Amino acid sequence: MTTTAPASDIRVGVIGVGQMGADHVTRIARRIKGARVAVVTDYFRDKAEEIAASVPGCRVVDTPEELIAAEDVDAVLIASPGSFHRDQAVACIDARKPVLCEKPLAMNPEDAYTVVEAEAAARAATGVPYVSLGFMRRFDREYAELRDAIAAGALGEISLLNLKHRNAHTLPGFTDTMMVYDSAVHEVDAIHYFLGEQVTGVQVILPVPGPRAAEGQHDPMLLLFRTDAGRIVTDELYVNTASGYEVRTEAVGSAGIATIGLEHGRVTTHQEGGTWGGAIPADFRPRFVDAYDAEVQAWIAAIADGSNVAERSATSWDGYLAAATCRAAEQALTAEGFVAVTARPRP
Ligand code: ISE
Repeated sequence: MTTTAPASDIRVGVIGVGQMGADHVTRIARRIKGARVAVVTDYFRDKAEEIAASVPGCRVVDTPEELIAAEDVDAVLIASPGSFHRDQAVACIDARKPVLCEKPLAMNPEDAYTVVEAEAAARAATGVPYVSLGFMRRFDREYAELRDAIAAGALGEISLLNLKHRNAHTLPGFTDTMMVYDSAVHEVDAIHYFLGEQVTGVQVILPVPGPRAAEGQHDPMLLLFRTDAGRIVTDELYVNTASGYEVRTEAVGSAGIATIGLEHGRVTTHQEGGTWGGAIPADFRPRFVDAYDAEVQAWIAAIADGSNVAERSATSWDGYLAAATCRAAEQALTAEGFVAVTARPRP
């Protein structure tokens, strides 16, 4: 049975209903309390029509601008490709509508800084923030537990984080730059999240490409990050393994080593033979479903009660810092040794 959501629900407009946007539409329609999807738009109108037809009361508009301005949209979720995020996020800020922008905030630091500045100006005028950035791993239970353990000193002095990020497949045309700004950007934010430290330098090491790397693409690649406290983070990024989605984190400390993301799955003792283990997810949607749900629910709850929408999520500033680090990583693709990260001051 389908029911029509009460009028008091936050009316969300979703820009982009490809893989991620369609997933968010389903999430809001089925699992998020206090919100409904009111309007969607997509470059492919027929895709938007198809998604809208699955949500009672949802309509389609032609453009992101129309969606952002719509009177029946209280808040906007941006799930379009990263190169459109700057303009769409700034339009939401100008319209004074809260926006949950999927990562990355932008595909370069200059564009990301434009969003930071627009938000700072709006905040100076109204006193409230507008941008939540979709680094969903911050809402993953294991991530939060590991961060707390590091902060409490449970592992002693941390020397190294070893990160792994593997995708089964990427879309055609996924370049080295996209590997950095679209995929490794998660680990860049994870460094800030786990350690609370700034990345000062990035080095990229390129092994022999795997058999599915596109012409000119370096897949897998190994990124090394150095933080301002002298810790080193390794990130193995492999986006065409043809097997499954794996995101692992190992924190190496003086008192202990902790690993998350192993996904052991259920352990069953059974008269006909016990089992342990589970399946490796095909992509990020099942792996981080709880984190995405928690992220969107926290955003809606903050809009509904008028509290700080960016209290728990990453902010536009986090998005800028990540983009500044990605710029250094992009340069490190063709440079020897560590490339320094340069970041502008916070406005
Ligand atoms: C994608 O956009 C994501 O955000 C996924 O989490 C990541 O694994 C993938 O590499 C990106 O392309």
